[in-house]
Amino acid sequence: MALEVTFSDKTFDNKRRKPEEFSEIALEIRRDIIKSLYLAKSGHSGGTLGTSDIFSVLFFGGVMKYNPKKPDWNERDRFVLSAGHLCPVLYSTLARAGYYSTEELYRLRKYGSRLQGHPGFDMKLPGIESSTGSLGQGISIAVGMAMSDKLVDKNNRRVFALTGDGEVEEGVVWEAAMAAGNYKLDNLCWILDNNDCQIDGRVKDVMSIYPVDKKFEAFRFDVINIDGHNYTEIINAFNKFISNNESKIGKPTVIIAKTIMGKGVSFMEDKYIWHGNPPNEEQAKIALEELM
Ligand SMILES: Cc1ncc(C[n+]2csc(CCOP(=O)(O)OP(=O)(O)O)c2C)c(N)n1
Repeated sequence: MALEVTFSDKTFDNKRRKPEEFSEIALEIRRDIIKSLYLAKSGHSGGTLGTSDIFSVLFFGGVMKYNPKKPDWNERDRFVLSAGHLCPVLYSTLARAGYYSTEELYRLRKYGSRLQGHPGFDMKLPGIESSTGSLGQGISIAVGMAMSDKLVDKNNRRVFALTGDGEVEEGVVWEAAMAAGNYKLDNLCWILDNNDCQIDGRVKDVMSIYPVDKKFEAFRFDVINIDGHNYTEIINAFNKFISNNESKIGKPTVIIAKTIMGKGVSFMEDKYIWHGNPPNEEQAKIALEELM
């Protein structure tokens, strides 16, 4: 039987939750990812599924300040998806937060859609703070935002940004890290999706970034290592960043989240060939059954 795709119109609010309450949200996001990629017949399955738990806590756990009804609210925190190819997880998250209808998820990567294969600021999709996709650029933009917030505007905004681990092989990333440490950007929370997979192999084999925690320490970051699928650890890490920011620790925070590419779909887990492939019909059916 052909696979019929529908998206529920369920939304979630942004509030402090018990760890076990995030699994329902993350499952909804993972299902959205499989469905929208299957419909698009292209896109990145692996890293999007792997970061769904982090997105669930960041947007629905009372961590970030935002208002989906007023996306340009001046006091909002900002989120920059430096690993722009992971946008299906962000598109689902923003829809589930109420920025726009989940109907838009049918149109991922379609001509004229606001949900392009990488986030485009010019698509005017509410919740998107910057165009990203050229690896290394998004984190540089996020550091610039944090600098202007802390040093020029002197406001209380926090800036969150997520990079991949293959992404940090880009040289420009380390100039951004150096600036963040130098300017004591304690309003910056850098999330590193550490799945040890990139487009064409294991990060440790293609160009090792390790010991990546020591590198961030050398760049004067407060380094937090977590299991990126353990909700308690994710919550505690964001709480630590918020307390670093409130106590003006004078250091940026990096959360190094050990994740599994393709998490939740057995045949995709920890396989880098799923970095940039969508599921076909048969694979989507199996994946959706596993994500019940
Ligand atoms: C500057 C630049 N070079 C190359 C690419 C193509 N590209 C997109 S994602 C990717 C691999 C990134 O690996 P990682 O950050 O680990 O992401 P993951 O595989 O975990 O999704 C590459 C090479 C790009 N988008 N930008």
